[in-house]
Parts: sequence; structure tokens; C-alpha cells
Amino acid sequence: MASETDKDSIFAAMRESIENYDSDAAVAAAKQAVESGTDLLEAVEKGFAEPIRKLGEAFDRMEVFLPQLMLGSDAMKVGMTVLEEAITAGGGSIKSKGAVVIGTVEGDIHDIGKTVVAALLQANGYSVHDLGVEVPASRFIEAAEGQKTDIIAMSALLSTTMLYQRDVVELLGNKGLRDKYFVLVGGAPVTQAWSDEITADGYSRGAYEAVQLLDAKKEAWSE
Ligand code: B12
Repeated sequence: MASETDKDSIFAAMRESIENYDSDAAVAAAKQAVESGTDLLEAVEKGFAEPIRKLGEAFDRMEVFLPQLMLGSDAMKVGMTVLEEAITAGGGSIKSKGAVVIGTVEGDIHDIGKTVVAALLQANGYSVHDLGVEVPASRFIEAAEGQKTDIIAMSALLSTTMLYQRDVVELLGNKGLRDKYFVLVGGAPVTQAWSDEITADGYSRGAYEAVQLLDAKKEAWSE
């Protein structure tokens, strides 16, 4: 078992690896956490989740830019692989806050914002299935039904393709599945007014705001 001092220095090394966007250091610190017998769920929270949240907030305030956010998320992802393997091998599991299918809607190839949202959701404890770009309405629903999903998240960057977000909501209604999913919409031309008009369940302007919104709405699917 790691002493309190060991634990603190390992968590500090994990946090610094994210702050420095250093994937090798994230892996090394995660391995240290495993080898020292540290509580790994605490390590996830205090070592990785804390700094990635801060990075997401800084990105939303435009204090850091996309490359930094992507590098920080990448470092966390590789570090998390080490922790997840050890947690699963020990018979434990990281409880997911909710399962998300995410994609960019039909006719739209913009994937940077969608990928950032997916990475931040994953980094903050959601299990994420990324369908990629140009995803037809029926594909969102097939994937959600096949994956035991709680949330369908759609990105649209064009004022012409945001209309397809409405198609997904309507198709869910036609199939009698509307109440089964929390539908989240976003992307540069998307607004709260559009989300209300198409009767989506939530809209957020940025990636970290999406995490905050879902965290606040968790009781809608986590009974
Ligand atoms: C990069 C880019 C491209 C790249 C895309 C590369 C890629 N792999 O994604 C390329 C060059 C391929 C491209 C192509 C086109 N583009 Co373009 N593109 C952009 C640009 C410059 C940046 C978009 C971006 O990545 N931003 C960075 C990310 C981080 O921000 P974001 O996408 O907004 O995402 C954030 C939020 O919106 C939100 N969010 C995003 N998705 C989601 C989803 C959910 C669920 C939630 C909650 C939140 C959320 O969180 C993200 C993080 O904070 C924008 C300009 C702009 N200011 O947006 C134009 C822009 C979107 N493109 C535009 C156009 C017109 C096109 C083309 C039609 C151009 C053409 N004539 O060929 C084609 C479209 C092809 C197609 N069928 O999709 C227009 C759209 C105008 C409109 N309102 O319809 C824009 C606004 C440029 C302009 N001013 O004219 N584009």
C-alpha cells in the first residue's frame, strides 16, 4: 500500500503530465500508481479527471486552444488505458456516468468540435461511442439501440446540416423511442432556440459545458 506521501506525489505527477500534455509521463505516473497499490479509482479522479476538467474549463474561456486540449485529452487517454487494465484485472470497474453515441450529422464532414466533445465526455467518466461524420439519422438510432445508450449527441457545423438534428428527434418519435434517450445538440450554428424548436433535451455551446450539462441532468437516465 502506498503511504499518503507517496500517493500525493503520484497524483501530483499524474496531474502534471496532463498539464504538460505529456503522454509518456501520464503512462509512467499511471504505472507508478498501479505498482504502489494506490486506490486506482481515487487516482482516476485526483490524478487525471481534475486536471482535464480544468483544461476543459480553460478551453471554454478561450485561455488555451484546441491543440492543447487535444494533447491533454490524448495524454489522459493513454494514462487511463493503464489504469483501466489494472482496475478490470482486479475485478473492479469504472462506473460510467452514462453511455453516449456521438456523431456529426448527415452531409457534414466537420469533426474537430465533435471529437473534442467526445474526448471531454470520455475524460469525465462517460462511455462514448463515436460514429464519426456524415451520420444518417437512422444510423444514430441503430447505434443507440445496439449499444445500450443513454444519450444521443449530435454535432452540426453547417446551417444546412443542422436540420438533420431535427430528423433524428422526429425519427425517434416515429419509432416510439423518443423518451428513451437524452438528445444533446451542438455545433457552431446551433443555438438554445434551435434546440427548443426541435424539442431536443439539451444544447451547449462548448465541450466542457456539455459535460456540465450532462452531469446536472444525470438523474434523467441513471435510476
Ligand atoms: C475547419 C473547418 C473546415 C474543415 C473541416 C475539417 C474537419 N476535419 O473538421 C474543412 C476545410 C474540411 C471544411 C469544409 C467545409 N466548410 Co468548414 N469550417 C471550418 C472552420 C474554419 C472551423 C471549424 C472547427 O473545427 N472549429 C473548432 C471546433 C473546436 O469548434 P466547433 O466545431 O464549433 O465545436 C465546438 C462547439 O461548436 C461545440 N460543439 C461542436 N459539436 C458539438 C456537439 C455537441 C453534442 C455539443 C453539445 C457541442 C458541440 O463544442 C466544440 C468545442 O468547444 C469553420 C469556421 C468556424 N468559425 O466555425 C468553418 C465553417 C463551419 N465551414 C463552413 C463551410 C461553408 C464549409 C464548406 C461547405 C466549404 C465549402 N464550400 O466546401 C465545407 C463543408 C463540407 C461538408 N460537407 O461538411 C462555414 C459554415 C457556414 C454555415 N453556417 O453554414 C464555416 C462557419 C466557415 C464560414 N465562416 O463560412 N471546414
